[in-house]
Amino acid sequence: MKIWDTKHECMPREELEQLQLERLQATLNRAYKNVAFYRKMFHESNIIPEDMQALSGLARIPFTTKEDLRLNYPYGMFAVPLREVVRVHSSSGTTEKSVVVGYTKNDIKAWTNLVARVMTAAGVTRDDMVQITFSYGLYTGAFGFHYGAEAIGASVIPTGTGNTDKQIMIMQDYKTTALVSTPTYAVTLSDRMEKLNVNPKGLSLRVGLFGGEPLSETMRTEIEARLGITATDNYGLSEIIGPGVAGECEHRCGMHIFEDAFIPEIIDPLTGTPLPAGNVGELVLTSLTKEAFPMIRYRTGDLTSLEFAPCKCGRTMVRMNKTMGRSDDMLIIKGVNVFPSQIRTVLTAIVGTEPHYEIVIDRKGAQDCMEIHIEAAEGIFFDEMKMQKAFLEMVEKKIRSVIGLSATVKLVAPNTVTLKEGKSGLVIDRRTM
Ligand code: DLL
Repeated sequence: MKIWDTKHECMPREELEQLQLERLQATLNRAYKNVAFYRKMFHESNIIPEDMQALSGLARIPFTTKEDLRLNYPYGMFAVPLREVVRVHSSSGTTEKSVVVGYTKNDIKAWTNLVARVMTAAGVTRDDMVQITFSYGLYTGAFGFHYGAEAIGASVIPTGTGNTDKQIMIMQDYKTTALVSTPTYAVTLSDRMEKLNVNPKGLSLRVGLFGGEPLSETMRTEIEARLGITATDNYGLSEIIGPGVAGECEHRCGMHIFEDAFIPEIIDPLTGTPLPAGNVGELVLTSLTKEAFPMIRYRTGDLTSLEFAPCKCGRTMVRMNKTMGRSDDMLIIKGVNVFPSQIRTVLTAIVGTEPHYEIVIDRKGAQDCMEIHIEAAEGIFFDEMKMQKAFLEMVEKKIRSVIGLSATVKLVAPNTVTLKEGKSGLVIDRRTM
């Protein structure tokens, strides 16, 4: 299988580490000079960017967290003036103040090449018709793959999300060969094809690039069998760049992290101590080439482990195993990041005090669905059905406007919700049961 950037993707490790060090020094300098947050952090921990003479020195720098990004909303973490920013995106999942990320012209070029790498690794070539079913908007998924596919010279069909019947029609008529979607949407497409009596094997589809949410091996097997394609897993997050952080090659033994652009570390999520290779812990990433939005030791919240053994494909880049969950309480529902705290805030604002409630996530067919059960205690008890219906609709509307996803809200009898201790105690995720 072709490799997009052999020079970097197959670089001998010694050379790679030298390149990482040079790029790290440049990144630290840029961040120190241009971002007040990093300047303060470096001062407080007595770090002088010029002193960073070995990669091992990185462990002395404190972590950057999502909370830091929230506190610096919207542009506080930008390292260039806005006139040099040619694009902004934001993390998925909320219409509230979510993290804003920026890209310079060079950042877009670098990002495009990183996505071209994962797409090439998945087998996409200039002969492909690539149908992108991610949302075109603030989400990084669609634009990331769009630019990557164009760089390869493939033809992009930018369908965006939804309208499954039309997606299928386009797939048939335009002769789509590569599908870009969340794994759950690939299952939805297969279900719908079955209902419409469309034989996926009669289509031109041959590869699927999935990401934005976990792709379990069971799901991969199902998608490959039903759609008659080869499926690869692709990892990324907006704070770091979007898709293009890591992707599988044809051997599918973990996702290669592009280490010339990012330094990965695995830490114990409780103590923050770096863990030796092979251990499962939280993935921490440092960007090495980003101009507008450099990220230094960013805690991704994703639990995984790293595999340094050489890969048969020839890439020397480390591989990350499938994520095994999150170290915080973030949920991924239909590919959208949702924090239960957002729901708590909405309910508390409406009811006046925090009601007893639980969030139940399940899968109906391939679709994630969410229900919120609120105990009908004093203050949220209605004699009249009409008033109850209006209340539930109002809560549903408010939740949709805050998290960007629909949830069914139900009133349940008092004392039927079992409140548990812990951050995510209010969440029952039946998808994993
Ligand atoms: O989901 C970027 C992306 C889009 C990657 C499309 C790949 C394909 P965010 O909206 O910021 O960005 O969400 C990032 O989603 O921290 C993970 O928890 C989860 N995630 C993304 N890809 C995978 C994956 C995009 N392949 C958050 N496996 C991350 C498991 C994933 N989780």
